[in-house]
Amino acid sequence: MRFGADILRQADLLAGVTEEAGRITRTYLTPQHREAGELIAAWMRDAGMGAHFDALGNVVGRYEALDPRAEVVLTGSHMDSVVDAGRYDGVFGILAPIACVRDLHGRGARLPYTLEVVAFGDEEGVRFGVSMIGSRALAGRFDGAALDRRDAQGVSMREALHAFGGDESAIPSLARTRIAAFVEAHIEQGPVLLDEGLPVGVVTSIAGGTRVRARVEGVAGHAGTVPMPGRRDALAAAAEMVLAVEAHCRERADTLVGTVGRIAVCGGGAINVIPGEVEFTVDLRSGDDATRRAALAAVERRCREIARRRRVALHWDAFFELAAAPCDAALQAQLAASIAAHGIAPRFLPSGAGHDAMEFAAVVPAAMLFVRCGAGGVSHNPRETLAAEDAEVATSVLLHFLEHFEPRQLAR
Ligand code: HGY
Ligand code: MN
Ligand code: MN
Repeated sequence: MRFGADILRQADLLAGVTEEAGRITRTYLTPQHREAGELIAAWMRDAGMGAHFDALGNVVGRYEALDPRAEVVLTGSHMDSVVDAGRYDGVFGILAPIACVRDLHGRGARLPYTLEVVAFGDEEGVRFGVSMIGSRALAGRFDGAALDRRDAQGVSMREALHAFGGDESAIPSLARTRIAAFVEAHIEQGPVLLDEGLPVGVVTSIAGGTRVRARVEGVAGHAGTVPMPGRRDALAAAAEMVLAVEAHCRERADTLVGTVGRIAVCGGGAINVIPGEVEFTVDLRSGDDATRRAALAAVERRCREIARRRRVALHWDAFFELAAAPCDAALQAQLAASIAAHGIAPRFLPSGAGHDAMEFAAVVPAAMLFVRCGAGGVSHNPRETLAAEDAEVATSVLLHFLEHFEPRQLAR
């Protein structure tokens, strides 16, 4: 095995870099971000690349072409995680290309283009709510307002970036809008490849998403003295809204998914107090943007109807949106050819999960290679698994793609 066992061993080492003992949580601009980035940079250098942290805390490795004027191809994925995460989400798409470069370098082989491998500092958006921070900046689409967002401790992204050693003024210079392509390897985070007995697949498109912060304001009261009919219970109202989000998406399950990932009684609540104020989040996704936007409006209407009937106030803030992203057809075909060269039938499939590639798809040809994950395809869950044999095949396919990639074959 040339790649798979080493990749899993490195993923295990990164899994040990966490903010929470006993589970994997690694968020943006934290000491764990720095520690993981240093590990990754060391592996990049050991593989024969130059490597550095950029102004936003992304780790960038470069494997130079012989011709300094050669085109640049970007690959990579994210080094941050969700809370209580699995160990391969994002990480596989960093370690696999590093393994490819190590193999090339070991053979003294160079590519006809310069390859940049990027470990993005934030794709999940756990700490500051907005996601895709690194890939947005490299795609030339960074929104400066993100720097004003604050984490649960009230620290702004601007303050955290400064403390991390980042450089706000250099963010515009990170844009890579003249690259030939962006290609990302990632675990599927679903059951399709597993169910069909395939180790790899080619992504056709990446679902778009909207993130909402909702706040319900009712009237706090004594749990023992307020008669049931007169209550304006914020948590009971929010609970009905959560079920309304689920119902709306279940009724359209073929084109839509909706999740309330967080709900909390403001101030913590107490067993003998009728909740007066509740906050919850909504994550709404679809492969089709018009469908998603229509659903967003419909779900908001259903929640406002519930608020009216229960005489509570609803504040609804759709604060973040990612457009659905098609993957470049020529890149898909080249990935499929590399899969077929391994004697595997190419399987094309959409991604319900968001990825850094979707930021690049708006400005350059972008594509993704999926690798099968086990345990029913579970992800955003510590039970996430990846077999060394599948990591091996996927990395070999990626290397074949990189060695046969012809930038000029892309329509631009
Ligand atoms: O939420 C997502 O789809 C990705 O994991 N950020
Ligand atoms: Mn994820
Ligand atoms: Mn991911």
